[in-house]
Amino acid sequence: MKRVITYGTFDLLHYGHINLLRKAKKYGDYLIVALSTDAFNWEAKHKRSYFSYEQRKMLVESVRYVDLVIPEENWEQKISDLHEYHIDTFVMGDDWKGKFDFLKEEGADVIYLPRTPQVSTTQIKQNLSNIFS
Ligand code: C2G
Repeated sequence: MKRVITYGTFDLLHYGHINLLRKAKKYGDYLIVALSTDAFNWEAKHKRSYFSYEQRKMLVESVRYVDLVIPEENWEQKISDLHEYHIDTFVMGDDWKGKFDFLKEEGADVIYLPRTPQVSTTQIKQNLSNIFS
């Protein structure tokens, strides 16, 4: 069984996220999503998600391509995650290109996929605030 992992906040889940998850699943049979916790989002990415971790977890677990959702609590856990979950392939959008190449030394394939253009959580929030302000 080929196992794939990806990481992210996945707030206001949109079709760009779904494209990423669909393409990531094509690299194996089992897809794990390490979902950024609210604390990690704020402490490490200075992001406050609209939906809480539990709400985002429920949404991501509902996606047909996703087999397991685990918490992403820090930057450092990726290496231990690869070994703990016997990961073959690590996948991220190409806005992270090059940032996680060190994972190749742990024996994983590292794949950066093109982001879906014209959609982002930030853009959604801005558009909504323009419409309703
Ligand atoms: N994504 C995409 N196309 C978009 C928007 C997002 O392919 N239009 C991808 C991102 O490249 C990422 C995933 O969807 O691979 C999740 O996006 P975010 O929730 O924005 O993830 P991010 O905040 O970048 O967190 O340790 C890694 C971080 O947790 C990644």
